[in-house]
Amino acid sequence: MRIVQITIASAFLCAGAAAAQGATTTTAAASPTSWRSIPTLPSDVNRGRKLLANLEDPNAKDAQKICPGYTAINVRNCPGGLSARLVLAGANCNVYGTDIDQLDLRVSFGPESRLNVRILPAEIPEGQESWYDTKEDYLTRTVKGVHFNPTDSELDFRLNSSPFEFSVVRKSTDDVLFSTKGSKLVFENQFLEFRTELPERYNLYGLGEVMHSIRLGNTYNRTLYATDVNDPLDENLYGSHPFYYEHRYATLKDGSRKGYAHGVYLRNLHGQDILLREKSLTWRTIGGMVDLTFYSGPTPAEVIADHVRAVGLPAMQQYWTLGFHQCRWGYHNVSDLKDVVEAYRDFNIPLEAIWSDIDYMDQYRDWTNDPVTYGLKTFSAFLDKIHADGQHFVPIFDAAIYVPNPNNASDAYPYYDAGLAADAYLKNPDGSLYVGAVWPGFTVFPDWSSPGTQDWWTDSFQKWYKEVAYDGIWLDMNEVSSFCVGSCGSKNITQNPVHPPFSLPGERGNLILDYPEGFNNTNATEAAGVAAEIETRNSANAAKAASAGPSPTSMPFVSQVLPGVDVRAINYPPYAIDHVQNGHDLAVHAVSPNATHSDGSLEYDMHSLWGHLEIGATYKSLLKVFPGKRPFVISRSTVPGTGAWAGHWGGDNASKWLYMALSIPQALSFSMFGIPMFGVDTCGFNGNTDMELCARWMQLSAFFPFYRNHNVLSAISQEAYRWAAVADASRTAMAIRYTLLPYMYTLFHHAHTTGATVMRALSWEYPNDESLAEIDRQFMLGPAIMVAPVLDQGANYTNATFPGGENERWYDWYTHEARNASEGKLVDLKAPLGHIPVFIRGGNILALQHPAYTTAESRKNPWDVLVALDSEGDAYGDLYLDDGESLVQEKTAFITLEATNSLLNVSRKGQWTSTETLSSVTILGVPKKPNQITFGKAKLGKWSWRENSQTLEVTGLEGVTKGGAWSKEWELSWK
Ligand code: MIG
Repeated sequence: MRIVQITIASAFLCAGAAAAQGATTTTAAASPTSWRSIPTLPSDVNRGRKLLANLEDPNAKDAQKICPGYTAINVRNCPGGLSARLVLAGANCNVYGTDIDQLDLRVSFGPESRLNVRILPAEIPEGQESWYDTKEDYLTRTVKGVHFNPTDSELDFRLNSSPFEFSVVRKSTDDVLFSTKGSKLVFENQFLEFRTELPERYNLYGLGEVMHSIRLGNTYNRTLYATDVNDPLDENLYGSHPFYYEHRYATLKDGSRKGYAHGVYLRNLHGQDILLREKSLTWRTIGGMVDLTFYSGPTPAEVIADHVRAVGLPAMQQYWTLGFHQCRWGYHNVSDLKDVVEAYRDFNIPLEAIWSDIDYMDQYRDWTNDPVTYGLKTFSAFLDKIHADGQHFVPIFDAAIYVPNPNNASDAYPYYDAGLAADAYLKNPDGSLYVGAVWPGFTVFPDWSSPGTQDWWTDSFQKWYKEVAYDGIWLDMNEVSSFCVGSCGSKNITQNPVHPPFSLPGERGNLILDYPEGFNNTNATEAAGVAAEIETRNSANAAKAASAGPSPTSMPFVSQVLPGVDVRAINYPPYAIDHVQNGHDLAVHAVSPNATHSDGSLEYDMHSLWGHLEIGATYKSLLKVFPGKRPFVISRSTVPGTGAWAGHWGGDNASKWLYMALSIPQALSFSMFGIPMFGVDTCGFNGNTDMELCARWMQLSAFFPFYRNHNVLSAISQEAYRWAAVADASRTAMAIRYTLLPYMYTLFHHAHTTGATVMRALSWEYPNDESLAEIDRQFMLGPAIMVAPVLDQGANYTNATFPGGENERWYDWYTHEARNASEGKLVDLKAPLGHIPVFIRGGNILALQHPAYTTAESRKNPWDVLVALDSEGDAYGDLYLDDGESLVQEKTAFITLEATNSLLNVSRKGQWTSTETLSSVTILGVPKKPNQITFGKAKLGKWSWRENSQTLEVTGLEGVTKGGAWSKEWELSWK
């Protein structure tokens, strides 16, 4: 591997503490030698057809104008719901496929808050598999055949027979939540369309995965189709979550405002466009059926929890996974990893886990390690050392499996052979292997429906663990991505290995010379240097390119002819969704829709589920590798229900202020989707970061559930110790995070057991306050903590709203000073670099633990209790305790903390015990100096009351809590 020193970057790179310690600031570029020695795929392998997306086509046929709609006949009440037959109400329109003449409508109620409406082809008997439905094993059903009396439901289903239209009504307010009135149902074999009316200026949230502010606009399109792409704004990304909730505000008789929210989930993961218009929402998919679930709420928190319970409660995470994670693409060898781990320790910045990107693999093949740069002897010694130090290792794992070159005996790849023997790969329609191309060259892709796949997958992870002792798995490329259109490798595998059909970051033509907004102001000299450098390189490249001609590809590449499709137009469906990839072709940068599974199903119908099924298989494998332990999986592609197995990171963002700001609505949307273990590439992935952005971002992400710094190949280094200011900012924020870990872990427990969220929008906590409908530049962590980060370059202050009305109290985390609610106004807050404003909401009690370098050490530290009284002098909090790792816990404890009338009462349930003592109790909002403090019957002497901040601090409690802060119930009073 060749290390390239980019001297122009070194001036600011070396600034601060890193330079003082002589930290290496070399930027490692991709090793041209290893790449140049293999042929590069021609760039046109990933070029599909240029399609006109239906939404861009001014002459597109409008199904609403052409199609006849349906008439409902045989409407019948049945236990728990109703059914009807829908008959096409006129001549076939066959607008984007073939009309289905007769449909079944099946409506089922239950529980109180949920209503499910399904419409599917009548020819298909209940329970029979078809491409219209998705198997329960693949995607949870929201209604499980329990008969619930419709009269007990909060929701009403109203049907008009001719023309067939339906609406869903909230009974208590008679509010129409969803209504197809005035529009037609279009149901064809490759096209589905229905529309609901919406109130003017509706507040609608969800429908991901997309980069957007939290509240969606009222004239806006969303496309859902899992894809491998760099986080462009307003385009389809890695996951598909066809769920939204709508938030309405009504005036009550007494003049007060009340919020009502309801949710709508379409259980259909086919490629889809969703058209948000001034007073309506139109849903269009290229397959499947109508399977709508309505959730009555009426608060956003209740809607979300109901949806999360319906699709699958999120996994309980191991305690350590809440620590800080460092990653990058471009740790070229074990000593790079070692240097980073040691530097974090030298700079006293907590590091819980070090991650490896594809650099560790042998020629990018799964379940391998590079024999030279990641040789097993040094690699294992390194892993032993970090494990002994209480730290962890998480490697990336790619979705595609390398196909060895049959002409080269030394190219053997036994993991591939085992998968082939297990019949574990996707096929072409003609039964041959589907061979695409990803990092290692030509590859195949696991077929999750094949009976042998799981055992092969599990065996492979078990074998690999014996060599590389990983602690969790990071699943990438599982949209599922392929760098060529169709089975491009079928006739070319004798060329393997091959280089991807584009240059990697750092390779010629793809140098990382981009910086955050404002960099030219804050680092004028360096920025000028970069600009000059870009110019020089551009002209050098131009000269090179001119002399070298087009990029060399000596390989005799046989291009792919798409084999026959079935009666549906599989590769080019008649309706072209507004897919982000070039030409909107579904086969671009992905396994093609005609790839076929062992059960006969097609990728066309399953595409967005691929990642989820891979996650399930990996989760099951990890249960075998670590019997009894909660698997730790972070995945790029997700669907409803993925949270039960995995967390998610926000994918390839950019080192830009805009992306840092958007990370908040990104995280909030994954709260809505039931995947609370979410975080983004802190300091930014694509492009170079800078000191100021990285300092702000390290502080912001410290309050996200999943906290990881990750960087693209060949960008300047961005570990927290590279700049003194970033190191300081990180230490400050991490100390708060680690202090709050017991609280975050308790929030995860609630998420795991009830569907409650961890990161929250303000509007979820204050559902009646309309002024919060768009707020996504500040957020809550659970019910008690509010974070108001600086999101603007060059700013030394920020502003925030303090909701809650006249009785609400907000306490500054740092000074403990109280402030009242701001009544819908934004208040300026000082926030110089290194300071992130954090507030505690009155009425909450936090059980805190002294922070340490690792989470394991933190768990052994003494406790503090922070009581933030509300205006009545009351507060509540809870704490969940267990061993931090077992899937099934033998013993747990649930501690309840309640304060009222100057008395703090701590009660417990459960058997879990631990011996860490209580160090202090701090009470915020104590207006008068107490005369006496007692703990149980004992009078305490060590306490102080501060008049200006009205805080009472009681210390020296170790003696009275010798057996452990939570092993007995206790009371503390201040009178
Ligand atoms: O196409 O493994 O999102 O986090 O560093 C790039 C290299 C492949 C994409 C992931 C990113 C990772 C990168 N991967």
